[in-house]
Amino acid sequence: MEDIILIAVMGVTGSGKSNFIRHATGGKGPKVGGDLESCTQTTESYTCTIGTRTVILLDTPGFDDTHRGDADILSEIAETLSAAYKNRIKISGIVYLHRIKDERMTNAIMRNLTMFRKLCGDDAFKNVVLATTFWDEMKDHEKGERREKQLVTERKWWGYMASKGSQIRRFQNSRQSALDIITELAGLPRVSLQIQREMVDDGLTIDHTAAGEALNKELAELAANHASELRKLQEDMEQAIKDRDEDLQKTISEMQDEKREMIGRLENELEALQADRREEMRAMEQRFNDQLHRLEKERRERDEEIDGLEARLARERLDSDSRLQEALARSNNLVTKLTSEMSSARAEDKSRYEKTLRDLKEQQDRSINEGRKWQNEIATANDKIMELTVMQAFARDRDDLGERDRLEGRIRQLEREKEEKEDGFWDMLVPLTTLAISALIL
Ligand SMILES: Nc1nc2c(ncn2[C@@H]2O[C@H](COP(=O)(O)OP(=O)(O)OP(=O)(O)O)[C@@H](O)[C@H]2O)c(=O)[nH]1
Ligand SMILES: [Mg+2]
Repeated sequence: MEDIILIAVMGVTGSGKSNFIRHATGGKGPKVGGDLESCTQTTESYTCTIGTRTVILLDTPGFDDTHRGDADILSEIAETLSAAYKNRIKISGIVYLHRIKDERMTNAIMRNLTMFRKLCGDDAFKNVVLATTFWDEMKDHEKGERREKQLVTERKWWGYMASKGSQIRRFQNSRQSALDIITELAGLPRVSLQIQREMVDDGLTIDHTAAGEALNKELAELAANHASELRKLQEDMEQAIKDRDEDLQKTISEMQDEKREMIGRLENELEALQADRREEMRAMEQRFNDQLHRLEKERRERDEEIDGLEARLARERLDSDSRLQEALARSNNLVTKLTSEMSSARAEDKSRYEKTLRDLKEQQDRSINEGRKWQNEIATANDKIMELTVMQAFARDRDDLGERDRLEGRIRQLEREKEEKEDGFWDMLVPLTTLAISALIL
C-alpha cells in the first residue's frame, strides 16, 4: 500500500472541493455544484495518478450542508477516515479550500474550520495545504491578496495552522494547479489524524472525539440560546394575551413554532452525534477494503502487461542481434573461403577475387554500422512504446477512454514505423548474401 497516496479535500459547501478533484482527475471526478445548494452528499473517493503512483482523493461534504446536519457530516467524514486508517492507509495530506471571494468569515466557515482543526490535530497540520479558490473571479486582485494575508495572520483563522507548518497556496482553477498541490502533499511523510487515532486506536465514539465534543458543545449552546429565546417569547406572549393584542399573539406564535423547530432539529443532531454507528463504520471499512483490492488488482494487471511487453521487446532485440550476427558469420565464412581460393587461383582471376573480397568487407562494415544505428533507433522507439503503454494503462484505470485510445493510436503508429525500419534493415542485409552468392559462382 506504500505507493497509494491518500489525500482528503475539505472545506465549506461551495468552496470548490469537487471542482478541485475534477481538475485533478482530468474531468473524471465528481459532480460539481451550483452556487447555492450544496452538492456533494457523501464522502466519495476518486483516483488520479502522479507518475506511477495512485492517488486516492476523498471528496467530503462541507459542514453547514443544506441537506444534512453537521453531526451527520462529521460522522461520515470520521467514518471514512477511520476506515482508511483501519486498512492501514495513512494520509499524505489534506487540502482545505476557502473561497477568496468570500467577504466575511461567517459562522458556517468558522464552524467548519474549528471542526477541521479538531479533526486533524496539531501534528497533522504540516500535511495540510490551505488553498484559496475563485481567484479567477476576483476582479480586485489586491483585495484578494489582502484577504489572504489576513487569513494567514489571524490565529483563529489560518494563522495557527500556518505556524504549525500548513502551506498556503492558491488554486488557479486548472488541472496543473491541482496536480501541483497534490504532488507537493504526495512527497510528505504520511501522518495519522487525531480523529483516526481517537476512533481506531482509542476506540472512542464520535461524540467523545475532540471534533465531536466541539460540535456537541456548539450544538448544545445553540439549543440553549434558542431555549432561552423561547422562554422570552413565552413572556412576550403572556403580555400580548394580557393586552389582548391578537396580531402580536399570532406573530409570536409563529416565532415560537420556528424556535421549537430549530430546537427540535438541534436535539436530533445531538442525538445523531451519540447514535450507535458501528454498522455504518463496518460498511465503510468494507467499502474501503474493496476499493483497495480493486486498485491492487488493477496494479497487478498493469504490471503483468508491462512485464509482458518488456519480455517481448527483449526477445525482439535478441532475435535481431542473432540474425545480424548470423549474417555476418556467414559472410565471414565466405571471406575465409574466398581468401583461401584466391591463394590457389590463377593470376588473371586474382583481381576479381580481390574486388569481391573488398566489396564484401565494405558491405560488412556498412551492415555493422547500420545495424548499430538501427538497434539504437529501435531501442528509442521501444522506450517510447513502453512509456506510452504505462500511460495508457493508467488512462484505462481511470476510465479515460479518450486518452487511452489516443495513446493506443500512437503506440500502433510507433509499432508500424518500427516494422518499416526493420524491413528496411533486413533489405540492407540482402547484399551480404547476394554478394556471397555471386562470389560463390565466381
Ligand atoms: N470560477 C471558479 N469557479 C469555481 C472555482 N472552484 C469551484 N468553482 C465553482 O463553484 C461551484 C461549487 O463548486 P463545487 O466544487 O461543487 O463545491 P464543493 O466544495 O464541492 O461543494 P459541496 O459539494 O456542496 O460541499 C461550481 O459551480 C464550481 O464550478 C474556482 O476556483 N473558480
Ligand atoms: Mg462537492
